[in-house]
Amino acid sequence: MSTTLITGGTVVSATGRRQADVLVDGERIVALLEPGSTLLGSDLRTTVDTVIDATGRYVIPGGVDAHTHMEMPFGGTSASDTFETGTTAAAWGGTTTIIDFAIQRFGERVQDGLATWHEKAAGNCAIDYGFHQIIGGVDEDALQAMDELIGEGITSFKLFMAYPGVFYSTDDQILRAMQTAAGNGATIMMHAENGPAIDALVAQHLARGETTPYYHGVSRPWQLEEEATHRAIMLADLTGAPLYVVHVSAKQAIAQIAAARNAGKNVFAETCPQYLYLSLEEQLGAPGFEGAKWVCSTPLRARAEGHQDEMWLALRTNDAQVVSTDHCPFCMKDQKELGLGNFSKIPNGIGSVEHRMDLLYQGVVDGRISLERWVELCSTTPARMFGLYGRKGVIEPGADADVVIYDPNGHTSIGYGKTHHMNMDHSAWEGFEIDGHVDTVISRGTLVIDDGAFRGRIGHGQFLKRGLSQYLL
Ligand code: DUC
Ligand code: ZN
Ligand code: ZN
Repeated sequence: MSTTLITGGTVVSATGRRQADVLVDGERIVALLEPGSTLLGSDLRTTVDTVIDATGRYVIPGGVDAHTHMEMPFGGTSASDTFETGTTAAAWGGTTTIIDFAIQRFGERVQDGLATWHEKAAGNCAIDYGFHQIIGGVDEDALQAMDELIGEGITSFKLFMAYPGVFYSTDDQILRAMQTAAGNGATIMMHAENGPAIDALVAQHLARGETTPYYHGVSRPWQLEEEATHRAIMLADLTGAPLYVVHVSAKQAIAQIAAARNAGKNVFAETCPQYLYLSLEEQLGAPGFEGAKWVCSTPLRARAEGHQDEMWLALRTNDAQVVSTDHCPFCMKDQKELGLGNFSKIPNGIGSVEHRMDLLYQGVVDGRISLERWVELCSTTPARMFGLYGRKGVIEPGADADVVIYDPNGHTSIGYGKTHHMNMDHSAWEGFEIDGHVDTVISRGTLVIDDGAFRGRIGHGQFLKRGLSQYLL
């Protein structure tokens, strides 16, 4: 087993920062030491196998992206990142763990859906990975499977109030799945948009000849996110299930979550970089078919209504607790283009897995969140929320040596063909400039990114059996 000493850096956690050297032995962190510590009289730097000088840089726990969709079949095509390309891109951006969504389709056994995801991922990942389970058909068998999967390390289940005929669950199905979660300690993750009402609006826009990507956003108004969020909160409250609302984009939805939390309910919110930076007017409303790049659900919201600023504020005040990407990339060619002349046929999704740590760090530079909050939102809380804390999300003796060395004096220009390793023919983040840089990424003690090169190995990434959320009441 080889030893590594990361010297001279500022170790940042969710609760503070300090100058410390980090000693790694094999796959684990074994000590945080006063800078320049000695062991039995010898300078540690002379006794370890590798010394990494992190002077002037931040040493942070590797990012945990709790919401990705590698190779996800959607809208007649499949998300363009495989587990190989997607986890490699994640590593480039300082993310060392992803939690992807295994899918049970209507009529399929939950266990078969999960087995398919294990087959896709096993041996193909550059970093560690876990799974949530999408339940696309709540019935007796599926409810029983929810109990079984807990023991297999799948401790969170996603339901959809949107996409009728695809992933959609009715309120009675949601209620029953929540009752099961309340019984077995699982977390219910909710895509909260009123799908049937959206479908009616979509048909009306198309009938009027309003077919461009802009109308994707217009047909999914904030009222239908707020309504579904409120309904999900009430159903969760009734059943006692913990509720984690994914990809919150509307300020009114976050207000519902804040009110629920203030009333003591066990409700959590995730948002994504696209809802912090991008908008209905600027991106979805781009000329011609360009807006297709930013078709995702929930949709980008109107900047004129102030959603983006409210989401930043929610991150600061802990009304929202996690930033994930909802990474679901599609190329323009042959994929997004399926919706030329009909926005409802554009596969939904944006690719961001490579840029989350940078985009959120820019929030530190811009005075939106603190350095510690950056680590908390992107690494520590997702680890705690989804049963990985201790191994992931923290730099402490005993934790996996998933470490990122981040240079606050570096610079990252984001764009297709520049810093982009995702399997996409465009970037949703073209032209974004970040006042910081991911220099070095270590996964379970193994160097993955260093000195501008990928030094990892496909197949290094292991499946993570997750425990229950630390936020259970
Ligand atoms: N939203 C997306 O944008 N893509 C995949 C599924 C989802 O809910
Ligand atoms: Zn969703
Ligand atoms: Zn998603």
